[in-house]
Amino acid sequence: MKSLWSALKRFRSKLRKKLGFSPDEWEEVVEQLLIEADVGISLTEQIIEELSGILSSKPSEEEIINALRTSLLRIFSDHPVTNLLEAPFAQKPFVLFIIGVNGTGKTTTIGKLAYLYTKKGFKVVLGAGDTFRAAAIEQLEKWAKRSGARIIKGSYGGDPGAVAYQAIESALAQGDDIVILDSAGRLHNKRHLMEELAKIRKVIKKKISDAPHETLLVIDATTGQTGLEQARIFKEFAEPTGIVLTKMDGTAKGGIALPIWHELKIPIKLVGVGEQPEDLIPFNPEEYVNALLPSKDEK
Ligand SMILES: Nc1nc2c(ncn2[C@@H]2O[C@H](COP(=O)(O)OP(=O)(O)OP(=O)(O)O)[C@@H](O)[C@H]2O)c(=O)[nH]1
Ligand SMILES: [Mg+2]
Repeated sequence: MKSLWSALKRFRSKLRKKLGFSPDEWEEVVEQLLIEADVGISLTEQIIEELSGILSSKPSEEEIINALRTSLLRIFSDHPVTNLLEAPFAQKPFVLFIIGVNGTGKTTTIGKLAYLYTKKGFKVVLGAGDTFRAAAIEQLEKWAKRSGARIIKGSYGGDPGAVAYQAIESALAQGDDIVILDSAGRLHNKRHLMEELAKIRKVIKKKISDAPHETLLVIDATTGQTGLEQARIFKEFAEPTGIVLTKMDGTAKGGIALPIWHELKIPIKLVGVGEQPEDLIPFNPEEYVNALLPSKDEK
């Protein structure tokens, strides 16, 4: 898979270069690397605290890396790992609502999902709920054509809740398996825009009371620590059930996955690794931690 975890691998190669340090220097090395990787100060301190026992016992490099691996994996252990791309959907239609700050990759992620689900034989309908940005409807339309999914459009400047409602109504009438609802990008610090999300969710529930079955918050991994702040506020208004971490193929350090999961208890479900339809992969904690840390045979 193209440039998978490339950014994380840079972290790993940096860590590898540090091998040979004395145990006394390790605490600082690990701390600095975790902060550089966007893990954030508070979680980094917690991880260092957990490692302090082993670090004071003059460990081998292998012991240090194993302890770090255990500590990082523990963070991800409180949620079962689900592969949204393979999931057998209990509900029909299964409704996904895609939200996030401007330009994070919402529409592209929807396009990829539409492509991947259609390829698996699911009948997919998209709701063009970004009625705010000029050209947003056309952008989604291109993805619909590319994937063979149907699309329900409103008018530019129209009510996004109405589009969501119509998309679900259409899916029920046509027997579609999956509904994916786009939304306009919004800054997390604009209260009225955040409240609009809560309203759209209410409208969705009028049609199917337990929908949206997934509310995915899309976070651009290249924006570092602000991702945590975005997740905190979106959680308050829209109850995201998972995160899509996009642009992990670029310069992103990817460490933001850890504090979002740990502090906000929102699991990372999907990772964007490019702009092509296949560039969306399920998040796997072990793969992620392995990409971060060098293994014994790599030394
Ligand atoms: N390299 C890379 N680029 C991505 C990825 N996901 C999205 N993009 C790009 O990011 C840009 C913004 O993507 P959109 O899907 O339009 O983002 P959006 O969140 O819908 O934006 P708004 O609707 O304006 O809020 C586009 O140029 C995408 O091609 C990814 O995983 N990797
Ligand atoms: Mg968009």
